[in-house]
Amino acid sequence: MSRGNGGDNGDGDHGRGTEIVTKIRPKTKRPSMYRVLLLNDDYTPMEFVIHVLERFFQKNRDEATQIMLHVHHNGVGECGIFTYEIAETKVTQVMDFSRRHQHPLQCVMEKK
Ligand code: TYC
Repeated sequence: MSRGNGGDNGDGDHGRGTEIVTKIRPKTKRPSMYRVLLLNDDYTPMEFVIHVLERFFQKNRDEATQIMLHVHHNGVGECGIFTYEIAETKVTQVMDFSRRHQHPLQCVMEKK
């Protein structure tokens, strides 16, 4: 028995050629994003914080200065938003770099 053009192939439209074609797209999940934050303290030099923002967060001098001053005045400020692994790497890099220079600067991440 033929199941060619015009035949009833069991798709529900009895060979009328009016079937609805539904595109199936594979489910892709967007990754959760994480904020990387700098915390204020009384001892880390402003210039060091600016350098950290330039070095690890690709900020220019003006952006870095603004963020540093925001943290200085508000206690906390955002350096960037990343996927989990990138955020974790940034936090580790900043903490290691700060400790190597004997500054108490704190860097943390939080889920958005
Ligand atoms: N409060 C520091 C000072 O007065 C500067 C500072 C800014 C420290 C931002 C940490 O994340 C920080 N030297």
